[in-house]
Amino acid sequence: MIDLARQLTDDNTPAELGQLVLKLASVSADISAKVRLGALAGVLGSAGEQNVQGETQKKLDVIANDMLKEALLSLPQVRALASEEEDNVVAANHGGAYIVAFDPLDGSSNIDINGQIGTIFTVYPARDEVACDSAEQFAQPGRQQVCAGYMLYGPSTQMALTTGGPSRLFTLVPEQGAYQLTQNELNIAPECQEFAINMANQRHWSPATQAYIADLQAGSTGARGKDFNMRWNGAMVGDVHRVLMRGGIFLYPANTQSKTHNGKLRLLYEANPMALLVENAGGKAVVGAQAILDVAPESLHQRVPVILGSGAEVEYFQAQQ
Ligand code: P6P
Repeated sequence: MIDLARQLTDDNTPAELGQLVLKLASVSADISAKVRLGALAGVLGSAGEQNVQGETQKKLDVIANDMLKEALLSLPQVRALASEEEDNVVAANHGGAYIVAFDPLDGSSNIDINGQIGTIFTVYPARDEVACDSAEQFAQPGRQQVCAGYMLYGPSTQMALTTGGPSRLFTLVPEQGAYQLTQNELNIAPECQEFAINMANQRHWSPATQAYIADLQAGSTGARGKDFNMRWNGAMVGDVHRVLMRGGIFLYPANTQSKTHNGKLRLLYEANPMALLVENAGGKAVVGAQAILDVAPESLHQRVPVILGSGAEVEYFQAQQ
C-alpha cells in the first residue's frame, strides 16, 4: 500500500505544499475521532451562535474550525486562511507561499442524525500584491488552485485529493492517523442514471431546470429513454463522493428564493474545490455555459449555482437551458 506522504513525494509535490496537505490530513484524523464518538465526545448539538451565512453553528462546526485554524496558523507556508465559519480572512504568516480556504464541516445539519459530513479544503498561491488579510487574496478563479480535496466522515473516513494531477482516493487507518491510497485515478463515466437535487425546491427553479428534472423522472417512457434514480445526502461532500465513485449529476441550481437566487453553495470553499476534483476525474462542473473554475470571484462568501458530474450528462443539461 502507498500512504499519502509517499504519494505526495511520487507526485513531486512541492515540499511545503506536501507538509500542508499532511497537516490537514492529521487534523482530519482528529476530527474523525470526535465525529465517531458523537455524543460521547460532547460534540453534538448547537453552538448557539450564527455564522456569516446566517446559519446556526453546530458545536462540531466550531470545534473543527478551531482545530483547522490552529493547525494552519502554525505553518510558516500559510499566509492566510478563510473559512465558512469566519466572517473575514485570517492573516497567518507573512511570506507564506500559500493561502487556504475550507468548509470545516460541510453538511453539519447531518451531525445530530449520524449522517455523512465532511471537511472541504482548497489551496491557492498567496498573492504578494495584496495584504495578507485582504479578501483579495482569495479573489482568484478556481483554475488557480494548486490543491483541492475533501475528507468524508462516513463508515470509513476517506480523503479525495488532487494536487493538479488525477483525483485520487485515500482511506484513513484510524489507529495510525494516516491515509492509505485506495483508488489511484478516479474516473467519472460520461453517462449516468443517477441525479442528486433537493426536490423540495422544484417550484423555485427555472422552467428549463424544471423540464430537465421532469424528463429524468419520466425515465424510459420519456424523452431520455432510460430510467434514473435519485439520491440527496444533504451534504455536498457525500453527494460529490458518490458522483466520483459511480457517476451521476449533482445539481444545486439558482432558484427564485431571495437567499438562494445565486444558488446555495459557496464558490470559494465548496464549488471550486469540488469542481477541480470532478474535472481532474474526467467530469464537468458548470454554472450556465461557464466552467465553475473560470468564474471570477467577487466576494469571499459568494454563492454560485452548481451543476457537476458525468460530462455528457452535464453537457445535456446545458443544452436544455
Ligand atoms: P439543502 C449543507 O448545508 C450544504 O451547504 C451542502 O453541503 C448541501 O449540498 C446543501 O447545503 C444542502 O442544501 O437545501 O438540501 O439543505
